[in-house]
Amino acid sequence: MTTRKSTVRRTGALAVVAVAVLAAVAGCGSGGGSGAKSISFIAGKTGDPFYITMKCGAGAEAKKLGYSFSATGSADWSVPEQVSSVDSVTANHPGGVLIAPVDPNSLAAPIKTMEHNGAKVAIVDTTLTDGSIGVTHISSDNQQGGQQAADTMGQLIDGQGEVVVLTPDLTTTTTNARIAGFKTELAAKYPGIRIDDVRQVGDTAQGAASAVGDELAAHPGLVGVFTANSQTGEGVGTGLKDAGRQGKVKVVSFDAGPQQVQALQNGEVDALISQDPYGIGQQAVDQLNDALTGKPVTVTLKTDLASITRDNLNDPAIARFRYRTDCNS
Ligand code: T6T
Repeated sequence: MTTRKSTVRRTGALAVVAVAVLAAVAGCGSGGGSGAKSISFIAGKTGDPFYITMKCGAGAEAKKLGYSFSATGSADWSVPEQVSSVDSVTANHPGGVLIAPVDPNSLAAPIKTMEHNGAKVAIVDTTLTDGSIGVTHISSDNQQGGQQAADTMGQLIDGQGEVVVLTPDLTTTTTNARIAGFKTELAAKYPGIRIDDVRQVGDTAQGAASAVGDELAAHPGLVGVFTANSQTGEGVGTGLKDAGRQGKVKVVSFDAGPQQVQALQNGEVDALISQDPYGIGQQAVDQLNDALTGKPVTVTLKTDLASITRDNLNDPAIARFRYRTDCNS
């Protein structure tokens, strides 16, 4: 299931490590780290279990490698708030930074400034249009995940009927790639399935719940819903329950936050296509460490995805694909 595309490029030999400030600690704390031996993480959305889990992976790896670690970001998916987080982190002069840009273009200039100020940057999860920014780019293969979602949906509804897609917005690179994969796979393999709508609902469960009601009213024959991320997945069960259609309409959701896992257990959702955010965080820190110590860096890395159903939910191999809400759970 993993595709490991790797292009290796050598970052300039760096002497900075020699002057490393051995600021201790790491783990999942927040606050501003500074100095060559420090790594900062800027999340897309701080309360999102996906990014919390990524922070846990990055923090643990940073600690193992002797870096101080800090995490920041905003509570909302917001360009101005993330630009301000980037500017504050830049001012602290960390050695390395992991960032999930909330917009493919608006974050380019502030991240470039961060690089010009000396930080090595790992672009994680979402991407920038300008692929030259960042020494490494680590994410799930989101297009492939969308294809997995389409195949799962195809099986759940026996290759027949009308479906809708719910997405937070049409600017986030990850969710767009998932939708592209979903569409391509359905078109190639499932001629009996029609997508009635791809709807932007905002990055909230409430937005998804009310959108499901509207979609059911507009398309009474609806048999399937694909939600492109956690928050959209968290609301869909409520929308179906309110309309009395739970269990009749099949649901495939991207991600596996605790509320989504609960929805799967309750029968509100039928399958989750999950990522490995802990692994993304770990690998990003490994690559930043390589960049900071003058070793070859892998420019593009794709991490594993898993299809989770009620049948395999408790398999030990699935554990790393279930997201956390804190680093001790
Ligand atoms: O799906 C993840 C992440 O990959 C995406 O870029 C934004 O939404 C999530 O954080 C889940 O809420």
